[in-house]
Amino acid sequence: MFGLQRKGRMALAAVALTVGVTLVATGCAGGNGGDGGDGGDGGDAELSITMLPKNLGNPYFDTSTSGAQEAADEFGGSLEEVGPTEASPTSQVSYIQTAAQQGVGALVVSANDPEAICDALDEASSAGVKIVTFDSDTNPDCRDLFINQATAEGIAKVQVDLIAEQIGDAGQIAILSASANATNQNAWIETMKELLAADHPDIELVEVVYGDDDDQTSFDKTAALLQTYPELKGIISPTTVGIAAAARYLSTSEYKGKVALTGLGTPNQMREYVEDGTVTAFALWNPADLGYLAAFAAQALITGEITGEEGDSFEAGKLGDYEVGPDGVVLLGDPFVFDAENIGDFDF
Ligand code: RAM
Repeated sequence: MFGLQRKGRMALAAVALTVGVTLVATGCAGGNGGDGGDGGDGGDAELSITMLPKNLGNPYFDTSTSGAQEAADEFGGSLEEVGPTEASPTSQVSYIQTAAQQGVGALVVSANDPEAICDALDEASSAGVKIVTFDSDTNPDCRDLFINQATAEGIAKVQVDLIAEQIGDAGQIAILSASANATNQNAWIETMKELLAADHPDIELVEVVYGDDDDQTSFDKTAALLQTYPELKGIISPTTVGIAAAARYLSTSEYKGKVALTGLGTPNQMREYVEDGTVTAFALWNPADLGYLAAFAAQALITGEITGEEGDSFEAGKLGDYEVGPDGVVLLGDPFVFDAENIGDFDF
């Protein structure tokens, strides 16, 4: 059902394999670096990349950064991760300014807001820094490339399909999102609303609430939703932080097994809730591959191999060749569904 877009790369076996390789390679910094390796510490000064996630302390971004580090080790670059503790619209600005002052080769950013960091990115770009967004985009004119994990349509559809299946296609649902301005979640939510209206007339979306990609806030918002809507049948949380916090709340509550929960989660954070019956199935992609691809794209921009034009193509190590699509977007692949049958095959 979730068609294989790039030569079957996100097929279960391929994902399991990639994850296994990634974890081994992360442990020993560039485990498959068989290129004669001048990729030692520091690497080529020009190939310096700063990773700027929405916030620090989120296992999803820890995994994407480990994938980017693996890539940098392979092409002989250096990588530093910096970021705010809060995923708020302007919290990334000072980190962008610092990276520009340091004269790094590229910034790889997951944006908390489509517009709020654009001035800072423009300044960095004028200073010669290549700008790659990944995971959550800015407005397209604020960056050279966006590395998209999957299409908004694909990500929205998998979550709507899962909740519909889990609640018998009828009843009240709510969405527990990340921060209110997050470009990625907002795009997915818009598309989910369209799909619900078009194909699921008996499902009523009663409210969208925001946990700010903060564990405690997401936990509290889950409790509040369940109190406010006693008839609630299900929750979609399109954020790894939100779904894990909601699952933790549900797992010890009277709603466990009665109110469905799905969305986007990491297998390691969700495993215990799938095993204890709180959650049936959820989706995601491989964040390590996303970071790996973003780092290779940054390298191709820094070296001038590509400029970010539609039709440009570049090689991304073990993932193969990628092409830049319309609006400077590079697509990783398709989302993947995790459930009790397969969750044991993954470790991220
Ligand atoms: C959280 C972040 C991230 C999103 C995932 C699914 O980790 O909000 O941006 O892509 O969830």
